[in-house]
Amino acid sequence: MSLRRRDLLRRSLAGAAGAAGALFGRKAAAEENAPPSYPAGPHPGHALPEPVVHSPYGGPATPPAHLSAASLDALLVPPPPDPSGATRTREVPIWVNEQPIEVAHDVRFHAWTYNGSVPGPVLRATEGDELSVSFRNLGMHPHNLHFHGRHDIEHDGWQPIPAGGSETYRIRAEPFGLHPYHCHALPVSQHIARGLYGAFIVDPPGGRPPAHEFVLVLCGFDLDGDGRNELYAWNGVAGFFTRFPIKVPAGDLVRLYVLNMVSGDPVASFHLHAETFDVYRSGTGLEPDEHTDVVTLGQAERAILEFRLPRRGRYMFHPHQVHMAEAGAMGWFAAI
Ligand SMILES: [Cu+2]
Repeated sequence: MSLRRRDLLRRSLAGAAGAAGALFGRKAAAEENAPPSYPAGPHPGHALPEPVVHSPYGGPATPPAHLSAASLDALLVPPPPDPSGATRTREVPIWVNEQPIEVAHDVRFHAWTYNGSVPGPVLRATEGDELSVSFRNLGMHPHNLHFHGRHDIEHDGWQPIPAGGSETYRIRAEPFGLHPYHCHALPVSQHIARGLYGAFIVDPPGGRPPAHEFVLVLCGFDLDGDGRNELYAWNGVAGFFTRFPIKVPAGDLVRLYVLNMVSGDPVASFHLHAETFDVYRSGTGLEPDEHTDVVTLGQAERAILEFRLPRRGRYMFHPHQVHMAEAGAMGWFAAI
């Protein structure tokens, strides 16, 4: 059907070009200044591939059928902030496991996980808290746990912890913002691409205004080991937020913690349809850095975004690197 449509389009374009050529030709003959002529069909060396027809929701990647709307809540909805704002010591158990996970319907990925999921658990603290991270490597390869942000270099987490080994990292939560954590064992590209990363929210001492909060970590999955991602996903499951839109009350403040942990693509982005948002780059300030509808993030870059959806309905979101959107990273907010 599409081929027939393209042929028809080509013929009609050729006809239009012919008609235009005839019109311009008379003028050109008079002025000896003929406009360039264009071939009637696509150049053989520049033929466009047949378009892939997607579902109305924009992607061939669908989530595993057994998942329900709440299946990713542990990764989507962050732990609540500490209302007291007082600093304290937090015990954080983290382990590495090497295991297959389902990243889309009928698609298994041989992942390396923190605490059994990709991305790993959402960690949250108040600026100044002390994290006592008890790390266990239950995998078959050396791994470790490296935090972004500011901390004691003795606990930077780049030293490999052998299979079966353990370590306690003492991390002071600062500065406030949104920081990634990830494995730093060599080769780092492989350890991150396999899924060893997550989001760490550090609240400012006075907190942030109340809002409906969500964490969106962009993941890429190289399924065939060719160094290129075949699948992309917010919070680890391709097509999840296409199937299950994120519900927010219309008019309420929404706060997104967005982190790009895709390996293999130099940049990604978050784009919201039909509304604009405040951007707090890395979340390390209390005044927005810009107001826009697309924020571009290099590898491990992140931002806190705030917006309100004014009227009920569906608002699409996706990376503006549309190959990512078309391969699993499309999603919706449903303002209710
Ligand atoms: Cu690792």
